[in-house]
Amino acid sequence: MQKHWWHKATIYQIYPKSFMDSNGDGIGDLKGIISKLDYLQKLGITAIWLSPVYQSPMDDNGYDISDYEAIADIFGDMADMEELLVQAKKRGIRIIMDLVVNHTSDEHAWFIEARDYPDSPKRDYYIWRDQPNGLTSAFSGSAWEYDDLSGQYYLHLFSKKQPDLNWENEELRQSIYDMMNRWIDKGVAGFRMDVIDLIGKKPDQEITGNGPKLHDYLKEMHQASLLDKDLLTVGETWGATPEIAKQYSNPENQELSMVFQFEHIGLLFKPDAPKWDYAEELDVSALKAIFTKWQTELELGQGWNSLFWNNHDLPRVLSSWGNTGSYREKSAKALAILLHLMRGTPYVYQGEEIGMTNYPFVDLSQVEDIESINYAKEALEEGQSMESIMDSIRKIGRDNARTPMQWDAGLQAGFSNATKTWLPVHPNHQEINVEAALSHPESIFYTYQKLIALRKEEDWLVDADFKLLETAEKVFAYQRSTGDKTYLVVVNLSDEPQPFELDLHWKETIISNTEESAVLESKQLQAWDAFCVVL
Ligand code: TEU
Ligand code: CA
Repeated sequence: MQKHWWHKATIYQIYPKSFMDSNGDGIGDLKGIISKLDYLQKLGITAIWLSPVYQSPMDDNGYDISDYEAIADIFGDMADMEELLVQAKKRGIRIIMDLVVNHTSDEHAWFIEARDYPDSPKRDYYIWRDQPNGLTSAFSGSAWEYDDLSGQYYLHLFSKKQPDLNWENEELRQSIYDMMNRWIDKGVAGFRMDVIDLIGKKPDQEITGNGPKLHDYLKEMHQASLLDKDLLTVGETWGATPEIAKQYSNPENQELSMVFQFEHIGLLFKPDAPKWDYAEELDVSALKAIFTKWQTELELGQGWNSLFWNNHDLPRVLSSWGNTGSYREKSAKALAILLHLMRGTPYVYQGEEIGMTNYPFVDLSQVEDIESINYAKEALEEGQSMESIMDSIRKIGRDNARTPMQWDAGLQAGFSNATKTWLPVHPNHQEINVEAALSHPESIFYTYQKLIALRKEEDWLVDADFKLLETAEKVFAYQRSTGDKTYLVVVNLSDEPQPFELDLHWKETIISNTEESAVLESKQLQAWDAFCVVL
């Protein structure tokens, strides 16, 4: 299998609105990111996945793009973007851009022309119908918005300010590839591709994900923009299975490097229930089965996994599946050790490395995300109580991931010197912040730093196989073998002691958040014990 730089990389996701504010307007920006590159270099990450910074009315915080080749004023300008590329490169850090090409903003020039001049060739860049069908938006309501001028409806699988692009239009596709090539010429190292599994949609058949021409388009994109450029491309594909992930990431198919699949994330929700009907606790048996499937069916050379707990759309994993009380640090390390020693490219979301948590939103006035606001409106109309709506938003809402990065214990957590930030800073920034993390050698930060260094140095993390071990339900133990070496990873995903009967002896410890020799003697794992040893 040909090795690429991203096989041994760890990628750090930045949500620009919330990372660092350099000009005191309470909103993160590019100069703020540049000021924190030394911190990211110390963490050891190889690349930054930068959520959108393009021109946008910010209806969906930049995932509604009105100009793919201009920078939103709140983030700075193109000179700042080019400076970020230069300063990051000086520190050995690559920049991965967020490519949002399933839809544009309704303020994009293409859509304005398409809507205002129905006879324009740009009309076919979007999806217009005389009558809506049953398709619904991920942000509540119908996926069709009526347009007075033409008397037609246009499709929007997200907000009505995010009209879907018609990928059947060849001229549109070529415009996308040309734009990608100009960003590549600027020196970006790849793309995260927003809901890319939707670009093959067949709206009249109400097919959205995994449409018939999806892989044809990706192969065409690869030839037009990605061929032999050693870029990292990761598709956001909510509906992927291991078989479909092979189609995307088998190098012979010349499509993408890897995809984000969300089967493990699905355990946040009750089975077959709407997103807001969250599961009370983690089904560890299901988690083990899901990771085992993905680790074994996407075997080396046939495709490549991404590995993540968090992103800007998800509640903080520590609040969902860890412990935010007395075992906050230990459980955060346990979750990191469990994930980062599997096969795949790990992604660390801003603040995960210091154990940031969900925010205690009091009422809707504190909530900013369009997905949550639309959900609340629809749920209220359907008679749901505000208390149960706020309970769901506190557990599952995307704003949980978007509160400002916590740099220190000072005002606004060192994120901004504004009196009011665009989302409130978490009050627990007094204890949970980068400055405190860097000053404590046993902090979560240094566990992430060590895991990231291991990935860079150790070939076994790429080459070794994966085998799940039979253990107590709340214990997730797997071993990875390559050549004559076998590595054992053991994690207790609970607040209680768990039996550990495996009769094993080990030569050395790779990483640990506990006194692992005691485990052998007592045949018991203490709460949130996690370690990797060489057998
Ligand atoms: O997310 C796609 C997506 O499906 C998620 O919004 C998902 O529906 C929900 O958030 C899961 O809880 C991508 C971006 O990551 C997201 O931020 C954008 O809002 C969305 O596409 C539209 O661009
Ligand atoms: Ca700012």
